[in-house]
Amino acid sequence: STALQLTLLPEVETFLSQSPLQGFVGGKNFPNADGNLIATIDPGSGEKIADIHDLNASEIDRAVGIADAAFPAWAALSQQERRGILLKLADAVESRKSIIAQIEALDAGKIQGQAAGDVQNFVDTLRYFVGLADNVEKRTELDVEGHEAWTVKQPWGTCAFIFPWNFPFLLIGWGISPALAAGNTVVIKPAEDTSLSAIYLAQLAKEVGVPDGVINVVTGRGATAGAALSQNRQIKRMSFTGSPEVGQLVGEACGRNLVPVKLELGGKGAAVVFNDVDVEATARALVGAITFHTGQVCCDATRWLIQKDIYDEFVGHCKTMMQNVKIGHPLDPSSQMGPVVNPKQRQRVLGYQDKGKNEGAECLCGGGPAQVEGYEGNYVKPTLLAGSLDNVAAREEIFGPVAYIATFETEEQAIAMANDTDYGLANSVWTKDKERANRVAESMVAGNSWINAHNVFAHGVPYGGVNKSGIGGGVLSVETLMDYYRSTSVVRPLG
Ligand code: TXE
Repeated sequence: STALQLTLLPEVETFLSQSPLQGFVGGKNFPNADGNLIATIDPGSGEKIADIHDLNASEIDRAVGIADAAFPAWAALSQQERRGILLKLADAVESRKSIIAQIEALDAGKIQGQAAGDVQNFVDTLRYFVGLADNVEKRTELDVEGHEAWTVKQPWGTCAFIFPWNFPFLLIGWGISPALAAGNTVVIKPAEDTSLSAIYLAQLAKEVGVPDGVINVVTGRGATAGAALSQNRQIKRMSFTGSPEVGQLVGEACGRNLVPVKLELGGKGAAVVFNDVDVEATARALVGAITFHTGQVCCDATRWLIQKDIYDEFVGHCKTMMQNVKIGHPLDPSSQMGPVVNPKQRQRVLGYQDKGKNEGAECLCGGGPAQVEGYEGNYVKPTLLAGSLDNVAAREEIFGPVAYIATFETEEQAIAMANDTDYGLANSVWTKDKERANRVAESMVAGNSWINAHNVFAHGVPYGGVNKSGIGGGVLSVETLMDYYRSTSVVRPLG
């Protein structure tokens, strides 16, 4: 629409005019041979913004080969040389923040201001891991009687990454920063719906002097390009973020090839709200969390467990706040909540509302699609469902702005309810009682617990799920950096 075109930055127009956009491998555009394209759509308007190349399996394998050929030279650089190159990339991304944010807003349906936050987070994450890698002891002496012994740390080689569509650029930063800082080369397969910011990054990396073949982007569909990457025998590590169903397939493929795999999957987090809180402020925080990026956040609080005596007051505030959320196009500065990523996801969100109601849940607020004047986007209303926790809408990940609310009476009950899930990613506890907060937070069977907050991330705080939420967390911390080194132990008997 004209309204949309008027707001695009010239640099974004120039970037999109490369359409059909290609992958970027070995410092060059990486086209497919058979000419298959995937349309990339603005979720806010339903309009096509570009096409991308859909690579086939043999092209993916060729890309991995190119990344692998670039590995020895990259690994051989001194820590200082690598640091200089990666910090230059961080600076370049930061200086293009508004451009990348607009590409991301248009491609992923993300509110532009939030997309800018994601880009800054990428920059901070890259700088953080570069600094951390400086301090990793590459050679550790071991104290063994009668022997000289030590361990050396080395990068692995080519590391593969498959990313989802909810935080395309931010998750690339979380994923590849430790791998690159440790001296590995990377092959990135972004989601087919949201590949543009990854392509932009690879082009920018070339521009600022990251050696060819260090950061590679392959585009294509999950079942073909993604599957080929996960089955490739040359990759040394695989990191997947996405649905548990696909995570299993990726894990199986890596298992067959004995490739270490890290899986970041979904969640069904709880917020446990005790009766001593500021009810209105807590409602505001949780409505803010469930509507943030239209609820397409794996660590979201989607089950709201409220102590019985404040339930009515809490629900009253939620209804008002949910109804007041300004839904609109991601590039419209007045929008508070954008669309979901694609029509399939919208159908999933609406489908769960229906299934939940069929199983007896009551819809307290919202429900159904939302209309935004002038735009045929994938909009849905913030929704509050209530009922028992054995309901499908309370058990399965919806990935939309849909909260499921239930009551509890005692602390023990609240903990049991929060932990009664196959997932284990992140929960929060809300109370003024510090002892109780700490107790409940530590009782959660999940990777992360927050107190009087939800969705708080900091570099140095390990993030990642257990059980159905994933394998091998430790994201954003030294734990994940160490995954990207292999070690060799050397022993020499004395005398
Ligand atoms: O994810 P997929 P989908 C959840 C969320 C959402 C649901 C479906 O509940 O509603 O998953 O989303 C690639 N081999 N999450 O279907 O398919 C694909 O190309 C290798 C939670 O879009 O898992 C993309 O790059 N790769 C999650 C990536 O996997 C394959 C974020 C994720 O897509 C593949 C996203 C295959 N066979 C969805 N099939 C989170 N935890 O944040 C697909 N892919």
